[in-house]
Amino acid sequence: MSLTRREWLRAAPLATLPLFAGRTAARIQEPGGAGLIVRQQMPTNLETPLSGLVPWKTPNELFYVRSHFAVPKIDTQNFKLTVAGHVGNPLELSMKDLGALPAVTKPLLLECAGNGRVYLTPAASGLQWGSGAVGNAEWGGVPLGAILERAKVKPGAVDVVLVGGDSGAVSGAASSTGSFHFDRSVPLAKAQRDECRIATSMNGEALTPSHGAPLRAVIGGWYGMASVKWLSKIIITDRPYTGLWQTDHYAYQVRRNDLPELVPVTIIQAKAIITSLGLNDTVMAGKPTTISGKAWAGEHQVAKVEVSTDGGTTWGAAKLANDDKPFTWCDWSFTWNVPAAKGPAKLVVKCTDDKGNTQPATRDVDRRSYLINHLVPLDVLVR
Ligand SMILES: Nc1nc2c(c(=O)[nH]1)N[C@H]1C(S)=C(S)[C@@H](COP(=O)(O)O)O[C@H]1N2
Ligand SMILES: [Mo]
Repeated sequence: MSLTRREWLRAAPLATLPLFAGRTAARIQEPGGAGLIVRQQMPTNLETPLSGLVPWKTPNELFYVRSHFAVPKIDTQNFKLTVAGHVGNPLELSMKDLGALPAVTKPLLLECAGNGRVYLTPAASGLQWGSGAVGNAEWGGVPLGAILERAKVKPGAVDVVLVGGDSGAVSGAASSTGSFHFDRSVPLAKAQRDECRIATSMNGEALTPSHGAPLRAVIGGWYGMASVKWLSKIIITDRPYTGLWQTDHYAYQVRRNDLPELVPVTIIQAKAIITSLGLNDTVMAGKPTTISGKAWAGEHQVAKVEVSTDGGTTWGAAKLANDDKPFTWCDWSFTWNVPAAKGPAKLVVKCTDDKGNTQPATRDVDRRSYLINHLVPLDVLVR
């Protein structure tokens, strides 16, 4: 969905404000009703509408779907998860074997590294996600660490490569011909942490095919690309893994000694969004109104959410409704004493985590088309 001409015109003067210079000037209004927003039919890529971001647990039928290939056909009866590589005890685990391991559930947030891509200027190629390639669910299954323990990972192990059962051709700089599986590695120390899961259920229901049935990884605190769906193999390496999905795709530039280097996208950056209002929604003049939304901070805790109702000039503190747990999100609210004067207003929200990381005012182009958490104002109308 792109901005209409009228929206562009309305948005244009904002680009002249120093705080928002050079960035997308308006949010995209999404249909607020039930149902996912189709970003791509094949492979299936679906975005959560604003209304679906309101509950703390995202309903399964409204949880965004991000798939690079068609859903693979997996015969669950005869399915085996392979665990191999730099291990003393290679494993072939059936769904029954996995079911016999102690099951635990944990709420973990997933956000696509390209969430918010539609707000980039100049426009970046890739799926044009608005704010809804994010969701929070209760994942049931076994800790990834429990499986690594059984496999007896050898000293000197470096990366844990999670391999999906889906595959196909890939376009991009480093990709040549042939077929690639979707895969992604996680350093051993991260993979052993409690927020890394092998999930078979989502919010108490069996995983659906589009979310990775029968088995997926969920890597809490990291962008979604590490949460490999249709998990078929776990390969432990004794050297850093440099697969396509962390070098060509899902990588961004960092500059050390003034030398740009591509590094894999990993930890989710702090972000807050408004869920109670959409683009060009109206609020009543002269009346206090409560604005609310969500905030999250990857591996860290949300420490502070601030709200500006004047396009970023002045800020006030929002109330955090629940104690944020790392790896999920928290609800925030803010009472806006809406002025009596009618006209347009620009709302901005900003999240700061407990390590002091906050949302940048301007977009860092070295992030390519990922890690999108710069401040984006929301235009509303006071009437
Ligand atoms: N096998 C496989 N796993 C995958 C993907 C994929 O295309 N294939 N997409 C990844 C990306 S980029 C994201 S953001 C999440 C999305 O998970 P969801 O579709 O359940 O929301 O899955 C990840 N796991
Ligand atoms: Mo993603």
